[in-house]
Amino acid sequence: MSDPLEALEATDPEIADVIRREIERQNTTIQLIASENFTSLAVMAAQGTVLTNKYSEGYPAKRYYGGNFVIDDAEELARDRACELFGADHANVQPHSGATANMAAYFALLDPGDTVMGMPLDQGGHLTHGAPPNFSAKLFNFVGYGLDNTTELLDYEAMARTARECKPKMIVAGATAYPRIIDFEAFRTVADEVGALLMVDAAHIAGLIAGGAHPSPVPHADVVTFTTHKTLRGPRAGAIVCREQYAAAIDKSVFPGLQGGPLMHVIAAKAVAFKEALLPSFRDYAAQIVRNASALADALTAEGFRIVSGGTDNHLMLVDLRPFGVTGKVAQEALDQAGITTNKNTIPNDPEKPFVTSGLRLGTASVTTAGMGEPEMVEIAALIARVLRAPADVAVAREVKDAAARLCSKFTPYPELV
Ligand code: DSN
Repeated sequence: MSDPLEALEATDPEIADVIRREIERQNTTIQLIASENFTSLAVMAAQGTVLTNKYSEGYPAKRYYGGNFVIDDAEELARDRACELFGADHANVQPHSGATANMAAYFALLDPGDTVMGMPLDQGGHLTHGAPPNFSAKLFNFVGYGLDNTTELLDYEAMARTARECKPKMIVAGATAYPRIIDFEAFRTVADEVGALLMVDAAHIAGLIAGGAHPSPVPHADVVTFTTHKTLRGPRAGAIVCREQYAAAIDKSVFPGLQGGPLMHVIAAKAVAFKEALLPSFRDYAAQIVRNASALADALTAEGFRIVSGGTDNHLMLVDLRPFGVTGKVAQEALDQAGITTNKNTIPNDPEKPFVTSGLRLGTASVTTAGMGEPEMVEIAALIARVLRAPADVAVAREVKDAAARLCSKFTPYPELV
């Protein structure tokens, strides 16, 4: 059989061109979006295979269609490796995304109308933690908890008080924009006190947990959901690990409760990513992500930015742009022009609307995969500051874009794909 990319060139040159241009973008500009990473070629190879052709509703050895005796091995490997990686009783590797993993966990353990506590988006949570436009708020009675206004750290005492008042059936811990260690043991203590289940959405920090760079929620939580494509560096998808007592309910909730045929090519790619994360080198990687985040936060502080909560313990930081007099929207666009990819993000008590914001969220998982270390973080902070001191200056954008490309030429994520 010919090379699949060559086949693509012949069949659809327009899409082949999009892929070529995106390879170029990822190889030549600096990626600082905290929820992104660069998967290995092995992960991508597993994903682009004939496994995409197979219908496999059900679970290994309990499928609805024939011909699954080969593909079952991929899902078994993925489940076993996920359990080993996280020290979990049970894994479901079929969720197509983090949002569907969360939905499956809610449907498995809650009834519509139940009270659930979660962190609102503006405090660093996720849409599926009770944001008004999301299914989670439409189907369940979400009550928010959040940060201490002064320290910008999670206010565990206020969270406990809210739990005593609202008596939730479930507490959801986890965030998309919280730069500090989350104390899962403290959440468990509160959950036990009020008789609630504890679900942890570990989407952002799954790779740090796997690599020993963040305490694990697994010993404390009833259910842990995560995505496989952020710090964990696998394919774009979700997964769930849980205690044995919830295994059947979780499995039933994912299929037939929520999804149809699993994406077996993606599940195979998850198995590859879990295998990679089980290697000793992944522990070094996770530790370096955190060191790089800390170095970037320090260097940005030295450039005059304010870092929310004064720093970071994980892979991400929230940068308060107000000292530079620019909004998140302006900053994101100016940095895009200068070859630095970021996302605007609200900061705690942000006076700006969510589509404008006063902040940027930056993460170091991708640049760490590319091989960058602390010296490069200092260089990147200087480039960001240079752009945001003159966000409308086209000449500055051009010079920084050249500097970013020079840096990336020493740390190219996909030299094989050039
Ligand atoms: N979009 C993800 C993030 O960037 O954190 C959350 O779903």
